Amino acid sequence: MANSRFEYVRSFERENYLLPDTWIVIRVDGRGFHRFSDRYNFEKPNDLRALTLMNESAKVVMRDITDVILAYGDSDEYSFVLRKQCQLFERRESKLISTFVSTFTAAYNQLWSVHMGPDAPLDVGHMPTFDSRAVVYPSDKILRDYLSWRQADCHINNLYNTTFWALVLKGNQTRTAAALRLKDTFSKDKNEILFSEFGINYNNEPEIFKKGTILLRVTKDVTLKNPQDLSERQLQREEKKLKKAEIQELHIDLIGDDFWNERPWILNN
Ligand code: DGT
Ligand code: MG
Ligand code: MG
Repeated sequence: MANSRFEYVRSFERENYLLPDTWIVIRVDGRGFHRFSDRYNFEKPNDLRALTLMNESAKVVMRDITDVILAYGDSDEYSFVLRKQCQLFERRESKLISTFVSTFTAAYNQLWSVHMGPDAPLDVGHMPTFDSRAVVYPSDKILRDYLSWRQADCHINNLYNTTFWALVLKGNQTRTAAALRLKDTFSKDKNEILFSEFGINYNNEPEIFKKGTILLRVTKDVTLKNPQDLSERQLQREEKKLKKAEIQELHIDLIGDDFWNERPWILNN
């Protein structure tokens, strides 16, 4: 086909190819979920239905994109870790982040009524939307530190929110008074308020709230060979197995060494 005289505009397009041989992490995060969660009456501080909806949406992404080896989520965010050798879309950043965020958003909208119930229909003025970014991490240690950072953040926010909403909902304090009370407090102070004033032992709070959610693909019989060493048909078969593999959901610590020592295949993918 002959080129049109408009063809030259293509030269304005730019691609960012993410660095080879590095871990790619794509994080999606709910846009304006502070207001969104209010609009749809999410339970405070944690709405199990909303967290389940996030987890199920992330599983849709993971089933669709087999390069994801682990995902971690809490609150309104999810991080997807792609294997180091991932060649999806030639590692083009904009293709990757737009595909992840649109797949996730589509799943979240589609599964909304399944998890939030038929009594909370979405209205077009307040649709759940997400932003997304990609970051590459050059070493296993930095990838682990990234995931530890997100899980530590989950814990810090959850302890704060649990105490804040106990003061407001059970202690009948105003939001301003509760925020003032918690200003400059340490973890042990919040634990103490929860225990002595509300009889809540923070350690007994649900693990999904304290630790967030880790998703892993259970792939027992997948070939461990390099994709380059497989024929086209073998590759298709492996891809099929990965798509069908069960996805395991965990609410455990990933900051310590145990998680990684028990699952060496994650970093050796
Ligand atoms: P952004 O991300 O800059 O567009 O703004 P936000 O408002 O999404 O802020 P972000 O992502 O830092 O914080 C997430 C908000 O979502 C936070 O205000 C609490 C809310 N949220 C997330 N999960 C729940 C939940 O289960 N229950 C309630 N009540 N709120 C939640
Ligand atoms: Mg957000
Ligand atoms: Mg967030």
